[in-house]
Amino acid sequence: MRDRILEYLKKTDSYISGEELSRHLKVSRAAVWKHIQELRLSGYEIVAVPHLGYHLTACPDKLLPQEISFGLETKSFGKKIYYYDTIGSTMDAAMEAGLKGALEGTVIIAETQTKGRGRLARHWLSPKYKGIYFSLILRPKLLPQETPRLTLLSAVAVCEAIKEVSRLDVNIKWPNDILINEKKLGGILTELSAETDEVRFIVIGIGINVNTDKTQALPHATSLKEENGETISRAALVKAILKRLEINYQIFKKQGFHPIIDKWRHFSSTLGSRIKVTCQKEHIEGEAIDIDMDGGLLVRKDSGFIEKVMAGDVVKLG
Ligand code: BT5
Repeated sequence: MRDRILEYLKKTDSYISGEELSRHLKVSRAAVWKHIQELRLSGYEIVAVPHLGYHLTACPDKLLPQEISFGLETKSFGKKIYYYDTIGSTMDAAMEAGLKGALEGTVIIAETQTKGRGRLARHWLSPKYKGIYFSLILRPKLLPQETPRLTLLSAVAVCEAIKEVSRLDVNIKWPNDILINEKKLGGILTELSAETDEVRFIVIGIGINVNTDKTQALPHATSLKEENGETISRAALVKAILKRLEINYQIFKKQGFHPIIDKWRHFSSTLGSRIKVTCQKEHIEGEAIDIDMDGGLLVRKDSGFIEKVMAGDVVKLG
């Protein structure tokens, strides 16, 4: 009911009376008043004027499910959202939800994480109300070794969404870094629950610095606000990401990985460069020439031998 009242308030440019709301929603005026009070408590600024009614003047800068759902152009992604003010990691909550049978497209989102993580259990800094930290559950028919494709697909979706919302020039550093001007804006973490030869479900974790202020802790990081000097609506960006994720996921399911690779190449800051990849304790140096159908990076070494790398950290040389 609260969401429906909010919807009416958002749709109305001026005032809407308590009587009109109670008539449309078939509840008493007292019930409308109670929901208005609750909305105010969660940060909505609603003016109430006798004889005129209610007018929404400001929405909270929070990633509340109703803020993401409003105007969300997807069929299934983000239709179920679990929201946390503070959480350990959205990945753990998503894993738990996945094991309990959560549907494909379910989102777990938080305003901050106390144990946000990157690959190899590295820490992911998640300042409150500044960034986007969410995990999405997918249930594709894939072999476990094919899941890196979804990391690449998600990176493409994030870049497309950032371009749509901010017009900033954004790139992907293989496999999971989102960069602007060679600085890290965000990252993607893919985890899975699988049998030996079958994926049960996949969790895509996405972290993006949106309105994050510069921090000494991460000299090589940046945020959208830092790059274009403006505060960006985090909810609008989450909606754009979910939309692009769903579009690319449908393309992938219907047409395979080729169209995604083509898009990925367009955003890549890695291909064509001389690089060093560190994978566990091994280093491979050479030219990054392409990615293959598994999402692996193909590196041409000085000997001319082409090596395929499935995971690692890339540094550009020269
Ligand atoms: C990543 O790992 O880049 C994947 C990050 C995924 C985070 C999301 S947030 C929602 C979901 N829930 C989680 O718990 N995680 C996911 P990796 O490539 O391993 O990079 C990790 C490294 O990035 C760290 O060692 C730091 O150097 C750096 N880093 C940490 N926090 C950062 C931040 N906020 N912005 C930029 N760089 C950061």
